[in-house]
Amino acid sequence: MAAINSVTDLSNEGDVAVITLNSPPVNALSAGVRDGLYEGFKAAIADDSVKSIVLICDGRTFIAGADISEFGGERKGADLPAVQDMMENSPKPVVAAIHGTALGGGLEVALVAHYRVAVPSAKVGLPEVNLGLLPGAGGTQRLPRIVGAAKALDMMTSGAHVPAKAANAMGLVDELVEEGKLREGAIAFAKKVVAENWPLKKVRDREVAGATPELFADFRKANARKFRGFLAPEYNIRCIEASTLPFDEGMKVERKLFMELMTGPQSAAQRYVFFAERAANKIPDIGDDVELLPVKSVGVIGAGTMGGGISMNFLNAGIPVKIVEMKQDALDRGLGVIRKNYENTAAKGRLTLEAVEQRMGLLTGSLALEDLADCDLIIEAVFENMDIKKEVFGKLDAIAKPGAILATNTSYLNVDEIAASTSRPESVIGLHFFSPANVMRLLEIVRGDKTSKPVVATSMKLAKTIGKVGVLVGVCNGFVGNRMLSSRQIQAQALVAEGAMPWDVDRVLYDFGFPMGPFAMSDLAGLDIGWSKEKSSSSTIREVLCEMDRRGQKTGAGYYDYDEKRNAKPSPVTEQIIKDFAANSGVNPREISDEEILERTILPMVNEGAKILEEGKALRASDVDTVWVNGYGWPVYRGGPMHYGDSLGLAKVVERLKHYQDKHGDFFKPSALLEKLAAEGKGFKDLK
Ligand code: 3H9
Repeated sequence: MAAINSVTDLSNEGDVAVITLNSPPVNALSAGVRDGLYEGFKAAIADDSVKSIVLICDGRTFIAGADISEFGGERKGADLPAVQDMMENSPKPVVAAIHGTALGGGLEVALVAHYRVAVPSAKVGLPEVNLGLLPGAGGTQRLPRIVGAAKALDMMTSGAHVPAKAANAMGLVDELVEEGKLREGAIAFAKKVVAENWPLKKVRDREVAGATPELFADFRKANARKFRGFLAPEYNIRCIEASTLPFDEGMKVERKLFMELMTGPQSAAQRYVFFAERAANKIPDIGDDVELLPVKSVGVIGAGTMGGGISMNFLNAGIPVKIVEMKQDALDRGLGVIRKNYENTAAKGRLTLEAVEQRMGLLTGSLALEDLADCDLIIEAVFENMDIKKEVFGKLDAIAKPGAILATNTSYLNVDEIAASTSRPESVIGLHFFSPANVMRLLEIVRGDKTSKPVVATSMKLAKTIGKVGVLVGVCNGFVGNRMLSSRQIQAQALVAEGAMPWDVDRVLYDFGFPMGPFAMSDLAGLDIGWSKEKSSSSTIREVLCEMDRRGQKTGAGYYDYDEKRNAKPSPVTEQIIKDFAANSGVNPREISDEEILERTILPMVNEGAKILEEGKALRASDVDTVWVNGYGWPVYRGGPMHYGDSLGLAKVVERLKHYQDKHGDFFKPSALLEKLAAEGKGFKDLK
């Protein structure tokens, strides 16, 4: 085997040249890989003893795409189009051999091979849309030529990873080869192509099927809500429309739109989020040497909405769960809801009935905490009250086996205080799930003062196992997410007290990109969370609404009025209550601009995030953003509050906060960190 460069080898197996890439972790198309491909193909094509060429990768995957970390940097190495031209125009058949994932630029390289073979576990896709991009190496023009316009629309706007079998059925993969025997299978395939004199198929020469104006119009209409605010899905669609043009014309459209996205703020934000989620996994004082604890069984205390949702995560991952409730009917109800959720998913065709039974088979219920004695991890999801939590942990301390992880799902309370009610605070941690807990991707992992490193490391790993994005946070009121949310809520209420209507605030935040504003959110969650008739004092708008039995969507009215289909309408009743409150407190309602609503709700979050960093309650600014993107519907194309602050410029953020501080007091006082960074002309991105 001859080394072409440090990441590429070339060897001859009889008359088949095998080019092998080995550029961990994911064989991304870095300058070195592009150079290796260019030189490797050049040498193989020039070698008279070679009749066909196989491209294969070592390590966990085929090429997983362009090297995203190179984007925006200095251009180095061979041009990808030059590599692709050489492959596509090779006079000898080129076979791409795929395992792991062939994604983005990786699939685009495979698409200039004359044939593609894959092992059954492989997946292929064009996920650029999730980075705010479109496939920029001919994928937009080649994919529709193989799978047709309709499937290309689905694949490119969802970024789905298509399993090899389905890819084979679509014609994206020519042949499946035995798992674990990719190299031999690909070489045998290449020999067959030569022996049987198969043509050198070029995807660019094909016609696109099904690209009718109706298809595109219907697709845009059906997905308008899903794509709201995002540029990339629409740009991907336009490229597929252009695939009906002659190939080179279509490529020009792809190039132009790709460059527009690549240099725009949305893709910058989405690429930032990609790396932010991965950075969150890295805990500076916890290396690979920290032992992981086994988590083979989980106990959950509380069979309510939260406990049930939490349980489903583990059942989905094949980990047995025991739920404990206080009363039989509550337990039965909880178990019933889990079954119903699975059955609903099955009815939609997203789960087999067999899988439903398999998961339910891993679930048991009990009325006795003692039954959790053998669990490796116990998560408490009971009522949010410190005394109750302490009591539960005191009991667990006596019951749980030594070394078991004891987790609280509290969303605000002091994890250290909860831990202190046990004799083993090192085993206690916060695992803050977000509702619906089986759906939301975020898991705040709250590290107490005494939480041991193995408990932290195991929790981070566990998050990945159950498909969550785990973010390590410190103990403070509301941790990262709810603490920042509360600064937004305070201002939302203040704006309404000064003259804005709830629907004005909601509209501004919806237009910013949130799925809904704070008042619509309250109506959805129920205004009566934490409210009781006996203690109600008519002193807030929310209390008055609850007293009138306007408790949100479930009662047909809250801040908004709802019709039978739960469509929201601004409510004259709410408006009157707000006006009465203003009159009673001597406030003269004023017109409040959209700009003020946005600044007063968002900038305090940036400021609170800075305080969180100052206090060391989050490890990095990008962790704060990961919390907000994955747990609170912050629009991913705006990167998260800290990235947003950076994109405005922190000097501007400080200036606006001071402006509001002058008018409304020290709630808006910029944090010391914010002031410092702004004065130095830096951003959160510059923090080490
Ligand atoms: C593109 O191709 C544009 C072209 O159309 C146009 C060209 C002109 N680059 O996710 P993991 C790193 S756009 C650089 O934890 P997994 C990642 O940061 C690209 N680095 O592993 C991490 O590093 P670290 C289209 C990358 O097994 C490590 O690899 N392609 C890239 O859970 C492991 O990653 C995509 O969008 C990259 N392309 O999942 C695919 N990919 O260890 C993006 C990964 O330092 N990648 N890294 O934290 C993925 O979806 C997943 O990484 C993959 C593996 C499924 C491949």
